[in-house]
Amino acid sequence: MNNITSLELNFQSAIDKDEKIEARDWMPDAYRKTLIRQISQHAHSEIVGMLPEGNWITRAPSLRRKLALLAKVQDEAGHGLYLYSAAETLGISRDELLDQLHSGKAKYSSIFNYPTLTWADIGAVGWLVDGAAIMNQVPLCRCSYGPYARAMVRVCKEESFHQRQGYEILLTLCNGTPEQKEMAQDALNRWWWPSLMMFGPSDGDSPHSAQSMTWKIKRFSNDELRQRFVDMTIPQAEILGITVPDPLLKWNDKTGHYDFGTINWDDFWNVVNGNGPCNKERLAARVKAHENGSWVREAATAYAEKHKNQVKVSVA
Ligand code: FAQ
Repeated sequence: MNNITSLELNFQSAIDKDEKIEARDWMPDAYRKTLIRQISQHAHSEIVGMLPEGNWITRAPSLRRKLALLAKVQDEAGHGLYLYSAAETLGISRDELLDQLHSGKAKYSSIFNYPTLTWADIGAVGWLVDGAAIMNQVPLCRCSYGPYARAMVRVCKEESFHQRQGYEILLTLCNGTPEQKEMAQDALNRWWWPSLMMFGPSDGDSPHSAQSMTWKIKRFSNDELRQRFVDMTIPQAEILGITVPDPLLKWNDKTGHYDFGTINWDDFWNVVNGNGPCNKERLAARVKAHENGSWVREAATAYAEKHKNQVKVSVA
C-alpha cells in the first residue's frame, strides 16, 4: 500500500514539475484510462471528420480548391493515425479501438454529425471547426503524456493551414455576388452553435475536467477555451461582413471578453447520444469503409507472414 502511495506521489510530483510521462513509466490506472478515452475519441473524430468534407472533393469549384481540400482531408487521416498510435502506446490495440467506434460505444466529436450542404460549409468547417480544434489542441502540445503531446505538435501545424484555407474560401464568397455572401451567412448560421459545443459541456457539468487538469492532460477548462474561441472569431466574422447568429453577443468592457448567449445543451446531448442529423450515416460509412478494406489488411498480413518466412529461410 505504502509502495503504491509513493508511486502515486512521484507520479504527481513529476507532473507538477512539468516532466513528461512516457509509455513505460508507472502511471495510475485512472490516468491510463482517461488518456485512452480522450486520445481514442480524438482519433475517431479525425477519421469521422473526413466524411463531411470528403463529400465535397468531387464538387470543389476549381482545381485549386480541390487540391487544397484533398490535402486537408488526407491530413485528417494522418492525424487519426498518429493518435491511434499514441493510444496504442497505452496498451490497447487498434482493433479494440475500432471495435469501440464501430459498435457505437466510443464517442467522437459532436460536430461531425452535421451535414455539409453547400460549398460555403467547407469554408465554415475550416474556419470554425478547425479554428475550434486549434484552440483546444494547442494546449494539448503541453499535455503531460509525451506521445500525445508530441503527436499534437504536427497536428496543430496542419490545422492552422486548414483554418486558413477555410477562411479564404469564405473571404472569397463574401467578396463575391450577393448570393455567394448569403451562402456564407447561411453556413455561419448553421455552424456557429455546433462549433461552440465542440469544447464540451460547461465546466460545472464536465465530470472529467478537474482530474484531467490536475494531471495536466487538459491545461484549460472547456469554458475558458470556448471564451477564447469566441473572442478570436468575432473580429474575423466582422472582416468577412457576416453576423454570428446570437442576439446576446456583445463586447463587455469590464471583462475584456465577448458575452454570448446560452448554448442549447439539450441539442448537444442529443447529438452526443447518437441522435444528431447524421450520426447513423457517419457510423454506417465508417463501418462500410472498414469492411471494404478487409482485403487490404488480409493481404498486408499475408505479405508480412511471407516476408517473415523468407527472412527465416535466408538466415538458416
Ligand atoms: N462531442 O467531462 P468532459 C477536429 C463528452 S478534432 C462529443 O468535458 P473531457 C479536427 C466527453 O467525451 C475534434 N462528446 O470530457 C478536425 C465525455 O464523455 P465520456 C475532437 C463530447 O474529455 C477538423 C462527456 O462528454 N477534438 O475537430 C464532446 O474532459 C475538421 C463529458 O465531457 C478532440 O477530441 C463533444 N464535443 O473534455 C477533423 C480534442 N465534448 O468519455 C476533421 C481532445 C465532451 O465520459 C475536420 N479532447 N464530450 O463518455 C478534448 O480536449 C476533450 O476530450 C474534450 C472533452 C474537451 C472534447
